[in-house]
Amino acid sequence: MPLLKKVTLLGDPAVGKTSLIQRFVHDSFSDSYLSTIGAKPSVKEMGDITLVIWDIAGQKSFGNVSVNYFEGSEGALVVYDVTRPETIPSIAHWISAFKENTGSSNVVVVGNKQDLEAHPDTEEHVAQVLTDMDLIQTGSSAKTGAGVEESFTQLIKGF
Ligand code: G3D
Ligand code: MG
Repeated sequence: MPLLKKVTLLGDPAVGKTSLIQRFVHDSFSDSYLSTIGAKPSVKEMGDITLVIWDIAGQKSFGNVSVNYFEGSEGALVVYDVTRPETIPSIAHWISAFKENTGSSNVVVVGNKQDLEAHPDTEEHVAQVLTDMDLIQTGSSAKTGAGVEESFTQLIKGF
C-alpha cells in the first residue's frame, strides 16, 4: 500500500510555486504559464511515498486561501522570490496559517529564482522574519532545476 502524503505550496503570487511543481513533477519549465485556476493536486512517487502536491488557487495572497487548501497537509514549502524582498514578510503569515490549520510544523522555506541576481536585502529580510524560528531553508531555481528536488526531499524528511 503506498503511503499518501499531502503537501502544500504556499507563498505570494508569482514567487514560482507552480513552476517548482512543474519542474519537480514533470521536469520542465515554461516561461509563459497560465495562472492556476482552482487548487490543483499533482502526484509524484517518492520511493514508497505518494506525494500529493497542492498548488494554490489562482493568484491568491495570504488571507484569501481556503482552509481546504491546508486540510490534511503534512508539510509545506513556503516560497519567496529572492529578487523581490516584498515577498518575504508574508512568509511568517503563511507559516503560522499552516501551523494553525494543520497542527504540523513541517515547513521548508524556499528562496526561489536563484538563477537571477538576488536583491541585496533578501538575506537580511529573511533572517529578520525567521528570527527564533527553527526552520529549514533552501534555495531553488524552477528555471534551471537547481535545488528543487532537494527542497521537496527536505520536506519528506520531516514526515
Ligand atoms: P506562482 O505559481 O507562485 O504564482 P509561477 O508563480 O510559477 O506562475 O511563476 C511566476 C513567474 O516567475 C513566471 O513568469 C515564471 O516563469 C517565473 N519563474 C518561476 N520560477 C522561476 C525561477 O526559478 N527563475 C526564473 N528566472 N523565473 C521563474 P511569467 O513571466 O510567466 O510571469
Ligand atoms: Mg501558480
